[in-house]
Amino acid sequence: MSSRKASAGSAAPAVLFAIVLLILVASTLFLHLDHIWWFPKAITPVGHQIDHQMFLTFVLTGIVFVLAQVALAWLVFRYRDQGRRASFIRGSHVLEVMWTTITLVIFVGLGVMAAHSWGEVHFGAPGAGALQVEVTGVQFQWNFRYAGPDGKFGKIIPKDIDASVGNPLGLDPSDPAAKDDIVVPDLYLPVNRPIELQLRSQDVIHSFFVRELRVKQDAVPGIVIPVHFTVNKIGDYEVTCNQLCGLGHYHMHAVLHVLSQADFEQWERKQEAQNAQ
Ligand SMILES: [Cu+2]
Repeated sequence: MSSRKASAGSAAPAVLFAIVLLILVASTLFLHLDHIWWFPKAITPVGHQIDHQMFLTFVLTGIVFVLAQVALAWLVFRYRDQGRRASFIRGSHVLEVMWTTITLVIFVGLGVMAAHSWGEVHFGAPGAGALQVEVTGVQFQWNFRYAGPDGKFGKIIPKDIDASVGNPLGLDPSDPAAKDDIVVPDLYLPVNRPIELQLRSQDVIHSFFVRELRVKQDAVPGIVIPVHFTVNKIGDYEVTCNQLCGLGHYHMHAVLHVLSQADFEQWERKQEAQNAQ
């Protein structure tokens, strides 16, 4: 009696596994389609391109994911323990070459399609009339510098860096070009104007990240890294540091204020007046 039972095999583990797998697939699909914990809306044209690329990647990998998991659930059920001895197969070289090639083509294809958007932010020339802002990371805050009315960034002398006397960037007091430079702890940008940020760091590697810009770029000591974009939506957004840069990393953040051209000019004038005092 007991040997007959054993030879009939047991379907329970296979059925249970297949059901759990299908539940996992369904909940993953739900989370992605319903946009729970989704990223905030992009505020730059490049950001929309990046979102489109992301969407394409999700659709392609999503189809493969669902097909593969449903096939796995079906095969686990189909070839469940039926009391027979398993037989060994060697697999298929043709199939392996085929799916490796398809995967390769999809991944390289997606990479090639994305290269343009990524290159525009990192390697493209800044648009005509671009506003240049220097962004400096230091444990544990961001400083933003504007060239002021003369349009020229003043000289920086590392030994003059002293936040306690109001010179966190070490502006050279003897350089006339440095006198009108505006240094602030928050980032103010005009809407619809090309922007060039020049990222720097005074100590360790930090990372400039604004989710809505879809820009994340390391700031590395010793080099200046430019990024370009144009913002097309007025509002306040959070600037964070995205590299674990020390004990105070968690509170290293600032606010990006995107203003209308008129409001931005008014803000600039206010800063210039304060500098002149
Ligand atoms: Cu940091």
